[in-house]
Amino acid sequence: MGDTLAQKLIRSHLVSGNMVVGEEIGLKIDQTLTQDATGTMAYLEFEAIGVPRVRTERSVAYIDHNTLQTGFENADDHRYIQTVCKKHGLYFSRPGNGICHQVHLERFGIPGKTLIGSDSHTPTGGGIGMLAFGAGGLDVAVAMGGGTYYITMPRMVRINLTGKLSPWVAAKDVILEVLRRMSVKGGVGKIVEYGGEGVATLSVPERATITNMGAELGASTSIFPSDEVTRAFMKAQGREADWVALQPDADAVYDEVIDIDLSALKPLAACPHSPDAVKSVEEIGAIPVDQCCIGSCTNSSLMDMLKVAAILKGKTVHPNVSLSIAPGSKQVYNMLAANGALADLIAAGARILECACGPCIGMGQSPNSKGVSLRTFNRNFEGRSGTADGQVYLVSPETAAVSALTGVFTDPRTMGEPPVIHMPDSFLVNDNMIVAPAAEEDMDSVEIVRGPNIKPFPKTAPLSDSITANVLLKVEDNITTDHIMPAGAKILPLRSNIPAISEHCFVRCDPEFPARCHREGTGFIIGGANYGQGSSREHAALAPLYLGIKAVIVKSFARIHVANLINAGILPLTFRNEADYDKISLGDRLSLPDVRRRLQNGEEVVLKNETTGDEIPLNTGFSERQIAMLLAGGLLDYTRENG
Ligand code: MIC
Ligand code: SF4
Repeated sequence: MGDTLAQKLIRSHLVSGNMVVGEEIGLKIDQTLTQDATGTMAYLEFEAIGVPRVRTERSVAYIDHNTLQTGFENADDHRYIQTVCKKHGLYFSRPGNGICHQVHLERFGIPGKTLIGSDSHTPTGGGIGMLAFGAGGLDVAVAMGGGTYYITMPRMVRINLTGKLSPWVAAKDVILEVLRRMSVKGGVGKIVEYGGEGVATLSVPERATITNMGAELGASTSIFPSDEVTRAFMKAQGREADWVALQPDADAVYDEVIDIDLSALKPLAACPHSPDAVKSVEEIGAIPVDQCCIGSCTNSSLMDMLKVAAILKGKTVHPNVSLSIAPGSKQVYNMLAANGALADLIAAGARILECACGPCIGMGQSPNSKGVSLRTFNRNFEGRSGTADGQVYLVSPETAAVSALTGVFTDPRTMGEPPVIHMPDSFLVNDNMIVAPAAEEDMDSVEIVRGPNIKPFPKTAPLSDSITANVLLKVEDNITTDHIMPAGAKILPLRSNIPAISEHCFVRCDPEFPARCHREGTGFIIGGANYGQGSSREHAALAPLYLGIKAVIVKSFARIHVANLINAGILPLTFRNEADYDKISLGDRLSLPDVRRRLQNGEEVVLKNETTGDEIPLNTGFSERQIAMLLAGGLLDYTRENG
């Protein structure tokens, strides 16, 4: 029995465990990336580990999220990260150079290599055949220090692509179709591998749109083979020497196969407020549109921008629509400027933003009240845009651009002939915004600059023998990390200051939560299914840690978040019987008697509801390593103890 492509890459990077579905495996990590909203914390953790120079083949720090700089905080973080990079052997992508995933694909990604990044959309690298995972900052810090990255061996899904996309139908519509079929929970515990004759019809940027938004399936990662199309992309980036051909074995066996006929797809949209609430644009109908935003790590490639420019050329954005456009990288921006397409965008009335995450993470461009906003992004969680009642739809650049002209939701197929855009033979390569680290002999003299907003990692403590505390929050299914630890222009500047950012923890669900935590000192959170979906932000674990949360007990967890909770030393437990969720209310007094010894001995953990008298059996299912981490008080303490 042969290997899938993902299995081949896992096999060639396996340092511990057996490749048996559901078992913990350890992988050697070749490359890492961070962005600035998670980066400061990741580098504080890296410093705490105490390795002088990164031990990966390549580690890159990007500045792309916190670029509004409404106060000193973000700029201080940028300086801190830049000096850490110089001292510890990392490449630093300066603010203005672009969004981490776009730039990494262009300039650093290598087919067949492993990559982890402190951002959930790191699987973008799967577009060129990388095995790329989103991870918490601590996991990235450990990997930078040469440590192993652990995941649960996933099941393998093959998405078999046939045919070719019809005019006006885009890669975004492919991943929206996958989301429609699989849902935001459908990818949990799985790697999604694309194959079939349709693959060759998709360019690398199109593939990257699909692997990027695979994060919204909850999948561990997504991957495309590396073929002649990949080679042409690498060559156009002046990096053909890094290309290798990668395919699954002909007799590879998949746990699940999904067939998608590209030629049968239509323009689609994810409706408010979930990436899997997918309908066809036709079906949604001509509702008035207030805003269109084009960009983000999902759809900001040169090809996307050139298509949009061709659609807008010689026309004017509808008077009722605000259209913002953020190219994904300086390379894209520069090429748009050089070939005149930027002038077409400006002439049509587009509001050009710097190449950064921008509106995708609520950094400006919040829509008007109840505003309908068409975005080429990957997430439309409630409130993420910065407007609590904003109605965000996720669409292709084509749909966004034509709707910006008509002022109503418009199926681009009604617009006649589509623009024909070809991939350039060579991209404009100018890495002048990427700063190399200091030479080994000079690193000692580099001084790290720390601003006053940069506060240390919160205090952890070894797991106590028993835990007794009250339920401080009870939430429903599909809680996202944007619920737990909101982002946006007001809160993101606090990412390096856990005490300050904790005051915003869960306030969208319950404004009293932080105050209740301060009052009580310790407590439990109770949640439903798919708790913690979305971002990789470890702040969604570090703020609850700071607020005294000892255990989170839910129906099921999202992959990265559960790892972040363990890393922070918070017990993530699940109900053995989901119906027991109903046996607990806000304010109930709960206890986990003898929990330390029980975990240590692999015994069943039982939750006692002291208020009602119910005894509730819980699943643990931790690996030995995870138990050791939880006993120690989290990954930092565990790493210090175990070297
Ligand atoms: C996001 O899209 O939610 C982010 C902001 O890129 C996050 C990381 C973060 O919260 O800093 C992600 O996707 O991991
Ligand atoms: Fe940035 Fe948005 Fe991509 Fe997150 S999803 S990395 S905020 S562009």
